[in-house]
Amino acid sequence: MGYKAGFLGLIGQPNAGKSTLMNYLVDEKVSIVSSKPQTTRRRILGIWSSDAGQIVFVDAPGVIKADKGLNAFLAQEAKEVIGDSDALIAVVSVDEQKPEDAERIIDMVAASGKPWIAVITKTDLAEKSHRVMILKDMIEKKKGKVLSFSAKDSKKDAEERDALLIEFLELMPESPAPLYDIELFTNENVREMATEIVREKCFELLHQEVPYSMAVRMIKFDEESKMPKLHMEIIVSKESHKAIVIGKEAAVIKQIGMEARKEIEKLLDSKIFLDLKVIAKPEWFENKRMMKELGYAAKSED
Ligand SMILES: Nc1nc2c(ncn2[C@@H]2O[C@H](COP(=O)(O)OP(=O)(O)OP(=O)(O)O)[C@@H](O)[C@H]2O)c(=O)[nH]1
Ligand SMILES: [Mg+2]
Repeated sequence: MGYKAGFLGLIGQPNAGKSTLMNYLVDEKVSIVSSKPQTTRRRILGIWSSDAGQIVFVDAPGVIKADKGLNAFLAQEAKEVIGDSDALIAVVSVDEQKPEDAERIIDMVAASGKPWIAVITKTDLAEKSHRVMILKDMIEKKKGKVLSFSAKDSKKDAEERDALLIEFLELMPESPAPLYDIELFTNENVREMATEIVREKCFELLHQEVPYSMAVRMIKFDEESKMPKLHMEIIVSKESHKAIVIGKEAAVIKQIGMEARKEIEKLLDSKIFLDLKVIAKPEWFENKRMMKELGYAAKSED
């Protein structure tokens, strides 16, 4: 068998476990994860390389229907990942609200005409174990191969991971060379990863509409000093959200800052100084320039 390399898109409902699965496969925290749906907002690449080939996983936002604002971008981005990938993984969770939601994903992936495999996720949720058979039937009806994965039960050993990777590599086209430097595990840069870490903490610590209408951007990244200084803005869409993000006696913003700082320090392997400011930009997601600056612009709009 010759060398293989290509893009493998992860397609699923919001919260299905796509980012968790990708991080497991590349054995690095590349994509942020939270218990809330719609955590991933744009495609994130996770790269795995071996002597046999290279898989460039494309973690996509969950598939949703929307025609305006930030959600329209999320919907478009998931659609574009389907179009731009060489092959697809349908990620379906046993925890889906309705099995029909999973069926929609399977139909969509099968209809792409690309090679695909389905992965049933969250198989550790015992109360939902009856769903495994239902999902299996749906997938087999569409002539898809079924694998399963549990982030909780996984022994995190190389053997288990390799078994999945071998299946996925089969889906990749032959290629004369890798697509990315084989030393890389993502094409995200440190600035992007650090702002995503702050957004992840906001997603876990903020509630209702606030996490869905906020964004994070790096204002200044001073790498030169012995202790890198990162200045970021948390942009909310309403004046009233500012007080929520800051919290009583600044407790919430302090917690976001502390959790993010710890993780960014791991990423940079250095102590850092993290400065977070909360600013309100009413309805920022209606502003094309602002959306682009935050990385939420469709490729077709470049
Ligand atoms: N019990 C259990 N929880 C899981 C598993 N995989 C993921 N989760 C949890 O499910 C939630 C969503 O996981 P994500 O990886 O962020 O899901 P996603 O599909 O990327 O979600 P979006 O980016 O919002 O579309 C998180 O709280 C994860 O910890 C699993 O195998 N078992
Ligand atoms: Mg995600």
